[in-house]
Amino acid sequence: MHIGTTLSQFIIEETRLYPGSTGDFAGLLNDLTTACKFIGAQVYRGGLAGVLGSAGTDNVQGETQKKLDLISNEAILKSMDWTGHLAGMVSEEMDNPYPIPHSIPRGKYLLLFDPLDGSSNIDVGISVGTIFSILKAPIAGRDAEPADFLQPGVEQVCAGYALYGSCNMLIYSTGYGVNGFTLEPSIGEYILTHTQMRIPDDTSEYAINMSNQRHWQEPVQRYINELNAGKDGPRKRDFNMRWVGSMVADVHRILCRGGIFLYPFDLRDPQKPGKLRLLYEANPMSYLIEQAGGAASTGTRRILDIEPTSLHQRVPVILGARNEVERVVAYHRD
Ligand code: P6P
Repeated sequence: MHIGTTLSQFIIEETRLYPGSTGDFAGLLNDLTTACKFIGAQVYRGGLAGVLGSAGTDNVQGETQKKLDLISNEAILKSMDWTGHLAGMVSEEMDNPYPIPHSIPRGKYLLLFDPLDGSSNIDVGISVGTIFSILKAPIAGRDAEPADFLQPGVEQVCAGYALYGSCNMLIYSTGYGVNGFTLEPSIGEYILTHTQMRIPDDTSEYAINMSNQRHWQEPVQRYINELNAGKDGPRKRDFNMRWVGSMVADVHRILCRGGIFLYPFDLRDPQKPGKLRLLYEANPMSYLIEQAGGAASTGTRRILDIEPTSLHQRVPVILGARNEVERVVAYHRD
């Protein structure tokens, strides 16, 4: 009985598509998946491991850090900083880039990540995940400077996430489509279960936090009001709404069965054009969505084209079914 295609095998076979590859990237991605296995094990132990609740500190976002935020952050740093594949790392949980220890050779890649996205859901047992983005270091072999991370999303060489939901899944793309792997706990291997995931151009399911409605700009107000009007309104059909409050879970649902996800610009704080962070949330998820045939926009710009200006900048996010995203963009143009 064959165990199926393991993630390790898939990564190595995919690496052969890149002439001249050295195996560095394959090693990097395999080491990252080890961290995701460890994080998943902590999440699934939950209250039994004494890791729920607040850590009593705030991150650079001003958000209360959960114990598992810090455990997950540390797990990735320690799984990756010794590998020699990286020139530096950026995390949602750290103000500044993490320097590779002096004794370790600097590599040619940059890793950016949200170690545990949706962590406010942990204490109530709702799915959470790890989001990651991999860039090439502008100059391999030297310490990365903050500016080195400020590359538009189109420059990503890989993006993905681990979902700690009904099972531990790893979804990623290097530009040849989106593939999903499910952890087989009995052997500790991620096994290929979702090949070449695709998002239908149309959908009847949307994800947005309706409690923010009064803060949205008019184009989003119009779009959502039309969805809520259902078959009696201009769309002449009914829609369904899902909002997990965990981007990884909402995006995974869209990759599996379609949909549109919106965390739009809102008027509460003009300094914060959105809630989601560009470098390690919006960019990796937009990369995956586009690789699966969908679209990802701020409402006025393709997310992957944005030239970043700061490590933790936020952007409005509208992503998923291409025809629905294009409709929202058209409303912004009107
Ligand atoms: P709200 C989680 O905190 C997160 O960053 C995303 O994972 C999620 O989509 C969003 O924020 C939820 O935001 O305002 O609905 O709690």
